[in-house]
Amino acid sequence: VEVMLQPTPALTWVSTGGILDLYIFLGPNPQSVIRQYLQVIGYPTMPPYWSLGFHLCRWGYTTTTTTRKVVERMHNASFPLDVQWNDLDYADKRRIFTYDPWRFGDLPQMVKEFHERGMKYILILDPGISSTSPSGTYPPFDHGLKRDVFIKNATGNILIGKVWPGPTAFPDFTYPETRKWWEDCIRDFHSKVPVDGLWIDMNEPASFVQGSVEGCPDNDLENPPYTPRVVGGQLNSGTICMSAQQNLSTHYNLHNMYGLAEAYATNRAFTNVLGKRPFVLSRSSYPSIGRYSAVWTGDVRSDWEQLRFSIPAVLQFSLFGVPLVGADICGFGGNTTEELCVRWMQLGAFYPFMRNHNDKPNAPQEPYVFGQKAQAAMRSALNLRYSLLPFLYTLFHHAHTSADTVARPLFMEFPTDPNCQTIDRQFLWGSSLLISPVLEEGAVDHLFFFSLGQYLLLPAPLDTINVHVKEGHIIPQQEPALTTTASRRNPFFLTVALSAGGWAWGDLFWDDGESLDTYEMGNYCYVTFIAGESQIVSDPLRLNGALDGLILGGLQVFGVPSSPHYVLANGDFSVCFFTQVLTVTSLALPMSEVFTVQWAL
Ligand code: MIG
Repeated sequence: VEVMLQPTPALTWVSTGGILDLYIFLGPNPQSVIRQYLQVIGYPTMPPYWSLGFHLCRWGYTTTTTTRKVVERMHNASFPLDVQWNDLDYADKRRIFTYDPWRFGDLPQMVKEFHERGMKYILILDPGISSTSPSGTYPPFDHGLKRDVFIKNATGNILIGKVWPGPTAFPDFTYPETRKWWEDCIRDFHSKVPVDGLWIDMNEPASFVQGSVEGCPDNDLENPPYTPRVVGGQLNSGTICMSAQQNLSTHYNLHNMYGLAEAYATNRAFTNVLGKRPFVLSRSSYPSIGRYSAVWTGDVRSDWEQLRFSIPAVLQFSLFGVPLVGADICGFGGNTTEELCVRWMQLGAFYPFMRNHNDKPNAPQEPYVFGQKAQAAMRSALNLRYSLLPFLYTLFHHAHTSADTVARPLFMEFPTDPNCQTIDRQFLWGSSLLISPVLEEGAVDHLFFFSLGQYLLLPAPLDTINVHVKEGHIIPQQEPALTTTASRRNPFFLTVALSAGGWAWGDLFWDDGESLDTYEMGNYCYVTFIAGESQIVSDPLRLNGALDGLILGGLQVFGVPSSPHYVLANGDFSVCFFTQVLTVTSLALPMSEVFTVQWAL
């Protein structure tokens, strides 16, 4: 479908034909439109906790030695890092479900070492299955042939395209047997290389030849009466033939859903293999993919314009029910600069999915390659993110259970404020955290929009990303660490922004971070925090043991009018400071019990 925005204002929809289901969601407000939409397509999945940590990737980590060194350097420079990735480099002749015996011969050992550090490991899987390995040497193809899992061309033979390994067949994920075969491939590979996540790329599906190595027949599906302005000018450009046959229908009818079908198959298979929450990252997307997968915004260039565009891109996926989304931080194509990369790491610290990823020929862009000042700025952005992960995880819980958005455009929170309708340089996390990144080269201040209808100019030197807490909200945080495995054991703290009347509210969802269906099975903790009348009280509404042994270490209260005479935590005098903000430190209040912190004015 091609959609044109008319100045009138009106939208013109042009379809090539096919099956068209039209729904209209009446709202009345933006948040209820999204909820109604997600009631049709399904609510997003709950991600594993570790997947909210920092991910580091590039095309061109050519050996396990190189990959290990990256992790080592990140660690030595004290940058939080939860997940190390490998791109196509790992695979033997670029064939999925194999690893290069020379350059990646000890891949299983490397993954084990990462796990011992409390880290995770992810690698890439393209859907194309090499069709030219000698018979008996590449089981994914041999077994796939036997089980009849591949897409056929119009004459009923297996359609062969060309991708990274050379000639390839394409699995038909709409066929139940294909999904079983895919699960067997994943189970077998996982028994050798215990990956924690799967990155499904090229799943538009992309091919380097038009249609197939033999071209496509000339028929109505390949050359319909109307062809939208697609890249390459024909529907089969850069992909497989439209008249190819899949179990459910023609590829013409299923093309846009290829990535969704693969994401579904991968999620189900990986869930069965792991017995835990799977992590899948997909390039292609379609309505409802948020139930199965995270999405990244593809190959963005390392420039300031693409940095800016990444905000509306991320916010759109939020509205589509794909909350776990991000752009390649510091840019994928072309060389980054130090300043751009700092600003991108700062913004990326507020992408729900945070991954720095780079193309093969480019200058390196891992945080440790830059000067000390840049590194310090990136480290502080990472630590800020890690400190906010309990809050971010709680927002994902609300997305999963109530169709709330995580990264949120301002117009959703302030639907009656016309100023907010066009803001695409700032966004919110939930309803309480406003992110105001610097998006221009050389800028050291940033226009900040104030919800009373004013713009303010705030200083933002290179080491700063401005973040504001909305009055009336309490943000649950935790001391950061180099991995979420470690940070999840650290003391919590609260940032409290009292309303003009002295009230605030916040909540925390907490579970083991990886088990399946914890909410659905009641296997979680849920705690609310209420501030009012010079005290903050916690209310553990549900407990399952996941918070046992964890403590509240301190809190900060904004909006206390003057220095209190003293502070009592569960009745005991506590250490506190007052410099416009009330800071209480050195607490050790069990998170799994009711606590009260009071201040006497
Ligand atoms: O044709 O696997 O968008 O993230 O690094 C390029 C190599 C294939 C495209 C992905 C990019 C990835 C690259 N892939």
